[in-house]
Amino acid sequence: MLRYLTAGESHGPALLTVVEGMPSGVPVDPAAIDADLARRQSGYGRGGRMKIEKDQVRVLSGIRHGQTLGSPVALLVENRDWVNWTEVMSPTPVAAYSDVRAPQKVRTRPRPGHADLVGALKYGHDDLRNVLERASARETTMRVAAGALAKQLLAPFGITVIGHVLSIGDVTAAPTSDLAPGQVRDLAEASEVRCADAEASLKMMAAIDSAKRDGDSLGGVVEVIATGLPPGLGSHVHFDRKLDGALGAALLSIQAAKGVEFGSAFENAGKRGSEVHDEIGWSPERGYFRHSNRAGGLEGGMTTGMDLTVRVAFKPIATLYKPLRTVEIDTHAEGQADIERSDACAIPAAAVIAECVAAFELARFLAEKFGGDTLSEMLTNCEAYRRQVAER
Ligand code: EPS
Repeated sequence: MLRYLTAGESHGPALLTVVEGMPSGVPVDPAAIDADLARRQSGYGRGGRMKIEKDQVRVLSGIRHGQTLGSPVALLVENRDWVNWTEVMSPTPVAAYSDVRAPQKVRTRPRPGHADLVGALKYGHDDLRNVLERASARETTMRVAAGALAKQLLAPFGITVIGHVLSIGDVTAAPTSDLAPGQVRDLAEASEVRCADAEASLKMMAAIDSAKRDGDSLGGVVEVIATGLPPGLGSHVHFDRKLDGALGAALLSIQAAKGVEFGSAFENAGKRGSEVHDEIGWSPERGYFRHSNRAGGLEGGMTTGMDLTVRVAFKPIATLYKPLRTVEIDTHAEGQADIERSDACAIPAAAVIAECVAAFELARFLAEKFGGDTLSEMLTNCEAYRRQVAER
């Protein structure tokens, strides 16, 4: 099974991932991983940290002479900011912290909307830093690295995955339904907020400026579009084999993600069945197809062969420069939440993260369906299956 783990604290020495289950013989260009890491770092609304970091992957194992070996692929990204945090994040005891409370160093005022409070209760911490360092969205660096690697497995199958921004705060982009996915990608990549609508992009930037001026933050909605998928990834036979379930779980596990929608699911819920379901067609050139795609390319937990579309709603970032009320965890005194350096809006980055997280799940299901120890074995299996489907 294709799977991965990540490790690393936001201000620790490095972040890492181990990707296990990659078939051998997949051509891998580490520069393409770096390109996605750079995309994740970019975007209007980012704070000071991104000026310090220049995320670049170091391949520690699993790739030789530009190809995967079939062994675990270990990837590492150094935190440049670490040099400023060696004492705060030291793995060994530090004198400044030997005073039990070390009040000037310890974070004790949890931010509403963040993992701070519940994490401290659950893991028995007196310093909220022990929670926030790992809860931080810095961790998404490695999800992007793992997803960027997965995209290099998807590429030989003609599968592409695109992430773009639909809304930031109350500014919503014009629908992209009349654009080809490639056009959406090109327009979004040319926008500072990764949005295909140039006019809305400017309004989004103004909304970010305004929130920032007010010491506030903004959330938004991103969309991922996957093209070139064969029908039948995932399965109807058991709940944990349904692709929409797996994609939903993976996408909802991204920091600040609060909602997932396949196709136009929420709009569909208010309509009649006759207005919702995608009618089936067949032609000698295309085989089976749908006349519309309101289901977002998934039926019965399986890809239909149409483009897969999934949207993810992100809440605004929990760190506010004009903080909300909270309770101090030592004294229960009412006060204002701690301020950690933060971004006013990370939705342009969230589009890249969602793209890569979705890509990994698709690669996982692709490897399951066309299972093989080598890329060529998987390709042979996929071609045979595509032929078999085309003949139906
Ligand atoms: C984050 C706080 C900020 C963000 C960070 C997520 O970090 P810092 O406290 O070092 O300024 O920049 O995002 C990243 C570091 C990143 O790479 O995306 C948080 O609290 O979640």
